[in-house]
Amino acid sequence: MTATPADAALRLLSPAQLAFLDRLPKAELHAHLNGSIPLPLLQELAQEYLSAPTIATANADALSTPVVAADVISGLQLLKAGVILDRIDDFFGLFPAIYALTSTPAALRRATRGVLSHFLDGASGAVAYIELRTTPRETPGVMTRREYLEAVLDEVEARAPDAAALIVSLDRRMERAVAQEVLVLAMELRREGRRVVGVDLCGDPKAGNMEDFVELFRTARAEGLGVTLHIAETRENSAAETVKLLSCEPQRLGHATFLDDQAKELVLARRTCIEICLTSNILCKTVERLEDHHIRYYLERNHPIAVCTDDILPFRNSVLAEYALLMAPKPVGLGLSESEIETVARMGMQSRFPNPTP
Ligand code: 6MZ
Repeated sequence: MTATPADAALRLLSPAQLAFLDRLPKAELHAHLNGSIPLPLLQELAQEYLSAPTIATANADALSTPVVAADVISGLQLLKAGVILDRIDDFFGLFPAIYALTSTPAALRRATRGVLSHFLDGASGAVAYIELRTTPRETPGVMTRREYLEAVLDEVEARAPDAAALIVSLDRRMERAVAQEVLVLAMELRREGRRVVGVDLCGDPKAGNMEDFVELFRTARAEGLGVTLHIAETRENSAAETVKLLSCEPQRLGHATFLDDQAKELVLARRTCIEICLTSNILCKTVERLEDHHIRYYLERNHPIAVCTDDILPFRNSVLAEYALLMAPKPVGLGLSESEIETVARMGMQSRFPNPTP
């Protein structure tokens, strides 16, 4: 398996430096549930699925391409061997095989528990707080979107309120009616006192008409939900689309790799937090080298950022490894000092969405 940039950074740090990173109170604010299932747990779920594959192959949700057992086996082999992507476009094809394994409330609960445990209970590198995000899918006859969210929320709420919360994702591929249904669910669950702190726009950056989504995110803001949007993730995302998305006044932005000068000015003026996913951007080849990463622009301006993992399953990273990239000497890492890294960790903690159930 090829080493990732984060592996190389981890290897360059002394035990004292690793202990320093471990001790820092860190927040994980950008982790997709189905992209963050630890591989051993995914293998267990696959074994169970393969012994009774009927339910997931019947999944007719618009987001899930029907999969057969062979797709799950080859998807798993790919993840085990270490995914190598030529382009970000190849990334989204990984998910149907994973989705097949989390198409029942029971499997989803186990996946959520495993993900939370990975981030919060790890022997080293545990975070102080996680906002997990996920896109609710329905499995006809088995699980509604509401049941999907309730299953995930039950596990999130089994944790202390200051340890875990949920962000509900709207996928760019969703039809408007489905996106609206998901937003209404997020608002209803929050009003019912469930721990939903925000909504997100995610999915293939080339898909969807953002005209359909902006109104929904404005409504979410008016409702008091946090809003974070994957924005300008690829060079192909137009400046007009970015302007449209920024008009919803999101409090945070995912990736924001290709903001033009005008968009950057707005983001700086509003102090909009940028969720930075270094390994993800490098493996998806939206950023060529760490030294070219836009994190440097925001660091130079002391602008709020949150260092996050995105999807630990395909990217084989961890929060500790992302912080190792900040600390390792150049060119493997960014060579930041301990006090600079403390500032970054603090910015992440300060960029959490307010919790409705303290
Ligand atoms: C955009 C991403 C993503 O929601 O099923 N997702 N969307 N850019 C990214 N960066 C590379 N990484 C993950 O988690 C999986 C879903 O999250 C989105 C994709 O829509 C993916 O299908 P959930 O829990």
